[in-house]
Amino acid sequence: MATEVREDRQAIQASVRELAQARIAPRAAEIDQTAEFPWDVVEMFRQQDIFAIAFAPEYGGLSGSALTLAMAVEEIAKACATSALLLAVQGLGGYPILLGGSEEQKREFLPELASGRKLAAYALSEPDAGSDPASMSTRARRDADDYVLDGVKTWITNGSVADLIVVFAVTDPDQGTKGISAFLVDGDSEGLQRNRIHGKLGIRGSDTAELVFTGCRVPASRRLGADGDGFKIAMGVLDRSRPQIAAQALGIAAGALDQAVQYAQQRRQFGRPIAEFQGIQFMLADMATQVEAARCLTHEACRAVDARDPQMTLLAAMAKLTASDAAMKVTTDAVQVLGGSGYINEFPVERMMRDAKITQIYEGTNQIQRLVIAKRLMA
Ligand code: COS
Repeated sequence: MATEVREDRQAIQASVRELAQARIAPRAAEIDQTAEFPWDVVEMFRQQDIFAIAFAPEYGGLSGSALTLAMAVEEIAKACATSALLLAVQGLGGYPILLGGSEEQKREFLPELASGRKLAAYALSEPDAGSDPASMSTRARRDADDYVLDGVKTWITNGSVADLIVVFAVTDPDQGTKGISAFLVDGDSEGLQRNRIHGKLGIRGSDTAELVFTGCRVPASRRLGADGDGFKIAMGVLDRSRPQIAAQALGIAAGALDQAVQYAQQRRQFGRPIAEFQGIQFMLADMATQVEAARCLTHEACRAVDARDPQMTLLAAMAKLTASDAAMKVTTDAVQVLGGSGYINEFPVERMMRDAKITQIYEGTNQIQRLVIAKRLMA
């Protein structure tokens, strides 16, 4: 049985790798340069059942294993970090439904996400509540069979293109984190204005938006879990989604390492390939070691998620911290190995370096990851 699972996983990884190298890698530079949301990649993911990897077969998916998903995210991120985020965020949007949704909600919404018919988003951050989501001010007031949402969410990946947005809002301001609830909001709801944010350093094709709720009505049947369950759902989701951001970071790093190894073997100076110089060899060796260390920790965090091991909070934070720092270091060193060529957009490493930066910031800055780790140490 275990062998079968491993083979399925490797088969999924191999087919995603082939698709990413053949069809996504050639698009990556253009996606970055135009900063246009890659609808063609979304369509390809729908047709090739890529979104389904994030979901279990009982909800229309292909896997649902965090480890399998991470392997797929890594393969796509090697080619294009923006495209990898499409898959990771579909998982991010699905987790709150899995964790807090009723069986009826799971059956209604998860197959839509697994097929990619609907794109998902996860709306937690606000202009004044980023690292500290407990201080959010978006309100959801009960009105008969509806809740009425007012407030602003920001930095929402897929925010202006998503069909289904998980929104966290305060239902009882006197209850602190126990007064926050989660809602499934349609992207085209009346009273929801979506403003795409422009001018990002990296992941430029990815959609990042501000969401403004003004008297936006959501049926009470769209609440996930009980009133007040929202904060626990939000934190539980981050435990599961951070390893996927680690996988994205890992893919960016691995992609940059491949480029550096290839270039060092071709580029000749002082009468031989620069790969023959120990100065370059040591850099490549360090880069490869950082990539493999990040992979080990990322897979370990995914195994904890798959086993519902309570250690997942700690391992997810460690994986995100380690893999994103590795991505920043490895991509910066890849630019160095390529020298002047690394600094221009004729080669992909400068894009990879810009894309790497966000992995140290989103889904909790690396300072927040250290806080999560330290808190677990003291517990
Ligand atoms: N799983 C389940 N519940 C959790 C949890 C987890 N991983 N982490 C915390 N909780 C619960 C706690 O158990 C506590 O519940 P009780 O009061 O019943 O004990 C409640 O949530 C509040 O916990 P805590 O006091 O630790 O919350 P803080 O407000 O101090 O926040 C951090 C803790 C900083 C870790 C949290 O706010 C965080 O992760 N911030 C970063 C947010 C983020 O990643 N933003 C990016 C947006 S998504 S792109």
